[in-house]
Amino acid sequence: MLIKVRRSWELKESSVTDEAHFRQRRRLLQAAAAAGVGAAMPAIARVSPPDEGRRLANLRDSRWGRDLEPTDYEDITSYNNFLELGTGKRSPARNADHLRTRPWSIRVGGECEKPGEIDIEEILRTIPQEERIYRFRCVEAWGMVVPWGGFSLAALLKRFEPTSKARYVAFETLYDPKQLPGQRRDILDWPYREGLRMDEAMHPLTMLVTGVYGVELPGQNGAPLRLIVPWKYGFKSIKSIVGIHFVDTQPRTTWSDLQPDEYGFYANVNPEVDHPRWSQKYERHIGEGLFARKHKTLGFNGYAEEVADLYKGMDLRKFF
Ligand SMILES: Nc1nc2c(c(=O)[nH]1)N[C@H]1C(S)=C(S)[C@@H](COP(=O)(O)O)O[C@H]1N2
Ligand SMILES: [Mo]
Repeated sequence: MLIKVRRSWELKESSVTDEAHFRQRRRLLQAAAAAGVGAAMPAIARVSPPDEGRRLANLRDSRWGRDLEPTDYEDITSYNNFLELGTGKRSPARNADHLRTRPWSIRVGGECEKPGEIDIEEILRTIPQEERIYRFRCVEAWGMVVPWGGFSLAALLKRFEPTSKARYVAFETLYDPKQLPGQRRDILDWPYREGLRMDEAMHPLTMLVTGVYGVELPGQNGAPLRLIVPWKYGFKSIKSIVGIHFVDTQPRTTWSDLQPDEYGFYANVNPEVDHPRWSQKYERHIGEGLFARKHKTLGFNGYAEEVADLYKGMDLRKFF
């Protein structure tokens, strides 16, 4: 396959002008909120999730990230990367109503005893949305703290009884250019694909997300179901999943197919290994403004204690 993508800098994660515009709009929103326009809001977010959002049932707090201050709902849901819904940071929010998230089912197959298809409603009914997790989620060039709602990926995977041949899990996003207009352009080899090693997939911190701030996930954030792997860079967290396959060899993944020297399969957050075109030692946090001091990037995004053992004996410069 030839690389169909435009020059990589055109697809770069963060664009300063884009963020400047974004910030300006957000200041306007905050001014409106301060002036009493819009609903008053309890606790947590300065800009609240919309009331009409369907609330997730059975949420409870997890111990993760309780000390972190979450990014505003408005920022989390209007500054996105979802190429199927456009290449600009604000296009996904604008285009999200093309995506219909019901009915929705996920095919699970490959190296397992009980392959099958499961409907999103059945998932929501039978797997408790028991974790409301504040996580420091860092992407390639900026960071957010997002109170994701969802459940451990392991809880879903176990139902399909993976066999001993299942060494990796491969994920696939919906392919439907009608609903995902970005797929009409050949910028990627659609559908978007990602993968994890089996032990990463079964780790309790690896989650499938159905909500944010306690309400149903909006389309731009990958509704109705997306992956979050808190110790990895953002591109691993594939959105709007329709396929999960257990496989015995390392699966192909979108970004490492496209730019293998820039994006690895593992993509563990690592301040010691720079991206070829930018340092990973520091990161900006969305919501703090362009001129705010950057933050030191933490190894494994701050979760080294929980996950470093998974990579014992591996050269993380080689397996980046
Ligand atoms: N299907 C799909 N999943 C995707 C992407 C994408 O373009 N398509 N972008 C990835 C990248 S690069 C990032 S940084 C995160 C962004 O998630 P957010 O918009 O919820 O912050 O989604 C990831 N998942
Ligand atoms: Mo990203």
